[in-house]
Amino acid sequence: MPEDHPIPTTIQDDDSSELPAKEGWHVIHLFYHVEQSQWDALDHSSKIAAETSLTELIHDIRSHPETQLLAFSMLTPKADVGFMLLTQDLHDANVFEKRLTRSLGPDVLTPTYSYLSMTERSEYTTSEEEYGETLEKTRGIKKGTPEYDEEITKFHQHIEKYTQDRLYPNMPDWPIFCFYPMSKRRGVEGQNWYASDFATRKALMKGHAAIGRTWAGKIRQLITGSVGLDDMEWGVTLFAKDTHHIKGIVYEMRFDEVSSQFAEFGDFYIGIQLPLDELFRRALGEA
Ligand code: 76R
Repeated sequence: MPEDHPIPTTIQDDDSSELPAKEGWHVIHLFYHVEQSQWDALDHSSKIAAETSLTELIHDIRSHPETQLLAFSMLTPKADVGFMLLTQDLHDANVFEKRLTRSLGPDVLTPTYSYLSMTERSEYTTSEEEYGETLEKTRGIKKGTPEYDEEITKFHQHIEKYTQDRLYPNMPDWPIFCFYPMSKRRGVEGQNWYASDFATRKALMKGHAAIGRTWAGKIRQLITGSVGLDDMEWGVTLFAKDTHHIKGIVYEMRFDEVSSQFAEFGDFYIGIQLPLDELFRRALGEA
C-alpha cells in the first residue's frame, strides 16, 4: 500500500488554456548495483526475508491504480537490476521509488543511474486538414460527401486512440529492454532543432515515423518527455524479443535525418524482463 500523502496532490488552479494540459503519467527508470558484500553478509533467512519483502512491494506497487512496474536483470556491470515505473501521481512515484531503493535492506541496492520523464502526446500528429487532402488525392474521396465525413470521423477515433496509447501506454512483457536518453541538437548553425520551423520539424518527424513503422511487430517504443525534469530531453524505451532488432532499429535511425542531423544520445542500458525468482537468482545469486 502506498503511504498516505501528507499534502494534497491535486493542485487547483484556474483552467487557463495557456498551460500545458495536465495529462499523462510520470515515468522513472531506476538502475541499481547490487552491493555483493552487503548482500553476502546477510544470513540465509535474512536473504529470504529481503527477497520476500521486495516481491511483496513489487506486487503492492503493481496493484496500485494506473501504475505499472517492470523489473529487469541488467546486462553488463553498468547495473545489475533495473525498474521502470509508470504512475500518474508524482507523490506515489516518489514513495515507490524510495521503497524500491530500500527494499533489500541498507546499502544492498545502490543507485547507479536514474531517469525521470513523463508520457506525452506527439506534437506532430496528422491534422484533419492534412488527412482530408490525402483522402482527396490518393482515394478520390471529395470533401462534403458522406464518405468523406465518415472517413474523417474514423480518423479522429484513430488519433484519439493513438494519443491515449501514448499518454497511458500498456507496457509489453517482451524480454529485451533498452533505455537511453536523447536530446535534439541546438547551437550548431543549421542544426538547431529548436530554431527550425514547425513545418520543417513535422516533415522530418514524418520520415522518422515512417521508418519506425517498418519495425512494427519487432519493436515496441515509448518516448517520454523529460525537458525540465532530467538531463536530456526524452527518454527512449524500446522493447524487442531479440537484441538484433534493437541494434537494427537504432542503426537504421542513425541514417534518418532527424537522428543524423539532430540527435544527441546519453548512455544505453540493456536489460532482460524476467519473472522475479529468476531475476533474483541472476542478480543476487542463490539465497
Ligand atoms: O508516436 C508515434 O508512434 C508516431 C510518430 C512518432 C513520433 C512523434 C514516432 C514513431 N516517434 C516520434 C517521436 Mn520515435 N523513436 C525515437 C528513437 O536512436 C534514435 O536515433 C532515435 C530513438 C527510436 C528508436 C524511435 C522509434 N521519437 C519521437 C521523439 C520525440 C521527438 C520530438 O517530439 O521532437 C523521439 C526523441 C523519438 C526517438 N518512433 C516511432 C520509433 C518507432 C518504432 C516509431 C513507429 C511507431 C509506430 O507507429 O508503431
